[in-house]
Amino acid sequence: MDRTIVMLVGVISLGVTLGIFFLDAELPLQSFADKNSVHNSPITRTYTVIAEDTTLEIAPGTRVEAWTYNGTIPGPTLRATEGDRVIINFINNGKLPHTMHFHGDHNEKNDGVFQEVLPGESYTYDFTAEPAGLFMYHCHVMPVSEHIRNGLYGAFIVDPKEGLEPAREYVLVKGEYDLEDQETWTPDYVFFNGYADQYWNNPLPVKTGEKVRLYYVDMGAIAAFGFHIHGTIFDTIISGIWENEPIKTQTWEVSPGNAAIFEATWKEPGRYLFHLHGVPEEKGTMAYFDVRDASSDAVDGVDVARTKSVDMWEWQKQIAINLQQPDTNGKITKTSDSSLDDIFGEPVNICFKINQYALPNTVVMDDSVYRKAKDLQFKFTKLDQSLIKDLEYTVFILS
Ligand SMILES: [Cu+2]
Repeated sequence: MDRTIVMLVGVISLGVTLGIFFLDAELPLQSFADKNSVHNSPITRTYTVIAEDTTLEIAPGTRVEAWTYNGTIPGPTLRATEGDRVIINFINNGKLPHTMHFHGDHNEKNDGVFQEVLPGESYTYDFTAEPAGLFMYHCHVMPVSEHIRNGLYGAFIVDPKEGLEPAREYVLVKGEYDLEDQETWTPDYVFFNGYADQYWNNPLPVKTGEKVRLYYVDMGAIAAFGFHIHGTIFDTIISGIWENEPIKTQTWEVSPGNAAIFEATWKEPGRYLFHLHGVPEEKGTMAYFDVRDASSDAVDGVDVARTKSVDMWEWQKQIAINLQQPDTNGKITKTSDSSLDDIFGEPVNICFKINQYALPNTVVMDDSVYRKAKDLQFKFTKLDQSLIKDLEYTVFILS
């Protein structure tokens, strides 16, 4: 068996994230979802997005390692109007290479795949927002499902030039998280906007008779599930592309990497559920709309969407931040790394290096090397230490 010569280069403490910050993490952030994003002539929208490692709560009492855009899962909702020039200054303050890959029309330079942005480096994406619809952005560094599940994703809304009918607008980005293995088919959590069942305790307010527009993005990695809304047959704009004619639906299936815009209205007040139909109901996607009559002095565009839209993203974002409690030094509940402890029966310090690349918590320059290393890591987590012998890598353990 060929053995790659391995050199010991450093030591990490298990379960501890060594975030390397090359730039000031206090760079000013901006408000992303303008209240009135629709306008007549194209403008330039400039955003700053910073990849940063932190810890977040994703369910009561469950704090996890998170790789984020601007500190939360999901990242900021980016919004532009069809034809706008979008400039995104992307700064990678994380410990691994990351990118921003957008869905929608653009050239390769702005596709966020081959131009990996190394820790401490930055990259500028510059493209025209088109076509009109709901898109997503996410990191595309391999293994992609791990970079996504760890939190590097968000919604990207492109409004049609001609504007939209007034509605109360919510953004729901479906994500997943597994405490042991971020590439599993059966993640521990499936949730909207980075926190399990958050809209069960904080139901989405709606007024009777007003149109609700849901921008729904699936950033998961499991099979497609149906998005179901109670008490109404709703319109679905397939794949979130405004050029598509809406269809009437009771439930609509959306796969990872796809999106849909749902428009619903309720005549009577009540609590009307929405959730993924199937097993994810029990994994964190149970939620409901709290539909009430508008008060007689309700302000149009603020309390009720009659002739003006009401953008609820900032309200949703605040709920998520309050629940997630971002904390770069937070103690995580468990990660795949920490299960190494199980193998050795006690906490150990471990460092392994494959060719010239050390893992984990070290800059990895080459995808194939990283994948091999991940493979090694998984074999660890499968609790079969004998497998280590069959690999072409050597591991140094320091206790
Ligand atoms: Cu990444």
